[in-house]
Amino acid sequence: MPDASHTAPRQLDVAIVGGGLAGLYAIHRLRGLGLKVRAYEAGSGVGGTWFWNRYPGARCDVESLEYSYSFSNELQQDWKWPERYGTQPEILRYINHVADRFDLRRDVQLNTRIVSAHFDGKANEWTLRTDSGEEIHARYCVMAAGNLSTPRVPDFKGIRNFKGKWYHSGLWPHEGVDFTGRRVGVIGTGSSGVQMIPIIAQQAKHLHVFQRTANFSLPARNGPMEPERERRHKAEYPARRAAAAETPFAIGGYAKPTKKAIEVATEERNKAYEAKWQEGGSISYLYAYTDLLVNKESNDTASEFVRNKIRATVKDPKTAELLAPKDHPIGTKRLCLDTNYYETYNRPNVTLVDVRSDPIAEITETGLRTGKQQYELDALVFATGFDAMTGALREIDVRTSDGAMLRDHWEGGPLTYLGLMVSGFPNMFVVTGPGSPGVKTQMIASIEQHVDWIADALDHLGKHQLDRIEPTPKAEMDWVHHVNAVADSTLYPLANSWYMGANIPGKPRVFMPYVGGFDRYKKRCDEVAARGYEGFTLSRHDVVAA
Ligand code: N01
Repeated sequence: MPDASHTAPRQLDVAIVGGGLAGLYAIHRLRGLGLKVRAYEAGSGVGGTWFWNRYPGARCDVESLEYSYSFSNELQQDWKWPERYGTQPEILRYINHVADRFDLRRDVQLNTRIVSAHFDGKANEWTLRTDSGEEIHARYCVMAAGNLSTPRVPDFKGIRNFKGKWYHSGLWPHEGVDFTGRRVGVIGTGSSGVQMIPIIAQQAKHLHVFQRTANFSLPARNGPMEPERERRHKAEYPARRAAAAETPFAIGGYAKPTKKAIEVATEERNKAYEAKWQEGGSISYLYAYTDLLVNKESNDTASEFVRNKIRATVKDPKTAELLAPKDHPIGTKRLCLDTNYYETYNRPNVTLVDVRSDPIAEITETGLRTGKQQYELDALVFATGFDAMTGALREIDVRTSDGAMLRDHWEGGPLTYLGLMVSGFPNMFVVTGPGSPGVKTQMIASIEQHVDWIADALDHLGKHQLDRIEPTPKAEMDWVHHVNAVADSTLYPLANSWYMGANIPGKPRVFMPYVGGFDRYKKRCDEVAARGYEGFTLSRHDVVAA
């Protein structure tokens, strides 16, 4: 790591934290305003999530024709996605292509972790420090550090004693891992676990899956891209993107539901679920009826349909029952998409272990011990998730000369206005953070919408000879109440999910994403801007300080 402590501080208009999909688009968009920008990326390459999550089977669960940038029609016409859903290597290739095509790399500093960001109110300037001691000064700061970028290995007793190799899904070795002939344990059955388990099972001598909570998963029905489908989609791309922006998930192509599930006869309903099951795709399934995420009785019908599919697939009835989720309504945790997940439990070399009834007691030198049994393992895989949504920002020491610290401000749960800014922390923007619908949508659509809004705000400031923007505490509080009220009108709070911070012991239990829908959110952001940035204080720092 270079020692930068003796070099002169770099002076920027905008410092960007993160070189993933959000950071790269921010470079492109803000450069277009003539601003001097630079992104700081901890990894040795661009790509963020898609740089780090290289576990076997890693793939996006949103279709590739949707999960891609829309800002350049030439780009979306030129790029060829080989499959219905992009694999991790393919998406990373795409991101690298974008970085080259738009000449973004010259403003990305790799292998650089931002450790602190301090705002000096008098100078109206952020000072960021890197892990090598470099200092960066910038008027504005854009936090594009990701929502699922702080991998979490639970604090199991004895983990240091394990003589085998262990891995986390979000920190996978670049050279890959060959599990052939090995006794492997996977802990965790979220989206990452569900994707890797079928692949690891094909290699391992024996695979033990340690499941604490069963998760709903639907078949992805992946396959090669159909040329006719691609041709049609590309011919209609701009209109399709516009239509997607009018939906809650920012994903187009699905007929808007018109009926409530409870209003429909059982036979008709099951026919509809079966059609969605055959079609593949999680959003499609949850979009079958209008009320699946707000009415428990309706949701029960969709949940039971999938439980019955699991029972029909998994041959051992006891294993099937353990795999059939009963503690949360379908869709209230991230609904997984898989290829042969449930089928994998019919393999003779795969054993499901219920660590809800018999929790993991410790990791031993030779494996893992629950309260009742020792499991001998050569390798352990943690598919145990992330300190989601707030983890990346809480790792950075963010504070102001007024004595405000972001960690304190967020002690009881994250507070933001529109998920975009935090009161008391001027000129610091967050991309797809808590209070934004980002993680509940096609993420790239949210990234583009947020960054465009930020760019417009900076343009507005510049044109009006202003240089400071921050939300009022009232606007922030009102937004947080609104985010909670919307969540409380849905079934989401019924699940112990990372949306609630429930996977991190001691983390405040607050529902973090905005689940009112991308369409409503975008409209609100546009209205706020059109009304002269309602809820924000815009000023000139020399006037404020006088
Ligand atoms: O993490 P998770 P993930 N003992 O938090 C278990 C996105 N993503 O990496 O539910 C035993 O969902 C935990 O159990 P429980 C997507 O948004 C997308 O899988 O807390 N088990 C759970 O089963 C996703 O939602 C894609 O009881 C423990 C698992 O570990 C998000 O990333 C692919 C435990 C963690 O599941 C995170 O997914 C992958 C313990 N102490 C990820 N601690 C696609 O696009 C945790 N667990 C397809």
